[in-house]
Amino acid sequence: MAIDKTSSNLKKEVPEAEDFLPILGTDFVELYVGNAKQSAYYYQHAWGFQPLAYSGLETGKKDSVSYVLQQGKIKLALTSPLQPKGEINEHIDKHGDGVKMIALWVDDARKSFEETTKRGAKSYKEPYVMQDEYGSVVISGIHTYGETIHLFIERKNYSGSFLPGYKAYSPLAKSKETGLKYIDHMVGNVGWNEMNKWCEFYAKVMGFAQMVSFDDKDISTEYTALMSKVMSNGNGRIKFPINEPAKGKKKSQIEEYIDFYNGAGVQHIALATDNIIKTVTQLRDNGVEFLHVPETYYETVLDRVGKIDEELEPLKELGVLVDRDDEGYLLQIFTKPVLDRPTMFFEIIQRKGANSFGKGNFKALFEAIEREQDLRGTLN
Ligand code: TYF
Ligand code: FE
Repeated sequence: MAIDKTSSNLKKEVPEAEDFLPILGTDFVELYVGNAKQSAYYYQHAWGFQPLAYSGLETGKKDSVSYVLQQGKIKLALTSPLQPKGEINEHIDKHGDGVKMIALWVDDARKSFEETTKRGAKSYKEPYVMQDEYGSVVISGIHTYGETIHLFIERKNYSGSFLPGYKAYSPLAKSKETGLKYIDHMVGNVGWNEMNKWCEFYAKVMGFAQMVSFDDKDISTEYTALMSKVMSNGNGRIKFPINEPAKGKKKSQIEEYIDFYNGAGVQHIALATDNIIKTVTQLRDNGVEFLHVPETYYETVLDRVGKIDEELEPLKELGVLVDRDDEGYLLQIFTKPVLDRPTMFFEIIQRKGANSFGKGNFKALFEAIEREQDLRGTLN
């Protein structure tokens, strides 16, 4: 049985008093998209997100529109410009649809800004207060890789559904949840030889620690390679793997991403479920497309991971991957890119004790990604 030894140092928590950037969790993720109304429809009806809030012309916002959706603890904001020019248009022109804001929920957005900028973070937004009849929220923000932003959201004194300036959003058609609970991790792709720089940024500027490191020997197939390090915050609630391309016979999936996204950005968002078979069955019925793994994977998987609670047949039917480490096992599956550009995709993950990332599946996964690259003609 292959056991991933890299996972044994995962549980070290930084005592709260020493953590200069205590983070309560992911607050929301905001994508800049070409047509927020239609993206919102997709995330509601394919993914089972529920409407939470809206801002746009009807709320007095003249230059952009945002739909905010929720499922479990996951909040997803979809924002489009209503006018030409400006930051949102430029972002979409350069990157296509993609993640702009990874908003982190904190107790003190002023202190978060101060502690990170004094350690070298580039300011995106100085702390400011937003208010409405439900109270006030303090927001600040710093730049991270590419044009991606970390917002710090302090909502101690707020009882509204999302943020001041938003109203309830009630579309006509109801959608059915798919069992997604929280964001497990969010992965950044960065350029050649930039992984260490960005891991140092998370260590020095945000007080994160390295959980795991995979070099190109761990994660190469016959044709392609990449390197990856996982950074995690003090209480372990935030996990940010950072990937960079590595040289192989053919083009790394990370290089393909960088080419189409025109730079560094969020590659995948891993969403947790506590019943992956049910969740993936529903997502598939709703039209979400997953990567295909060959049947041969299932001939040897149980020799590798040992006994699991699930029956093998439905996992095989759906293409769910399994891996084990010294703490338990995990089940995971990856979608095809959810955009026309081969950029962002999702992972669905169910953890049964394991805190690792599925190293035992990397080869099968990356071969599946290569088959997709080949179909797109982007493998060379
Ligand atoms: O987040 C992870 O580390 C796993 C595996 O391009 C992974 O989901 C790593 C790199 C990648 C795709 C998946
Ligand atoms: Fe992942």
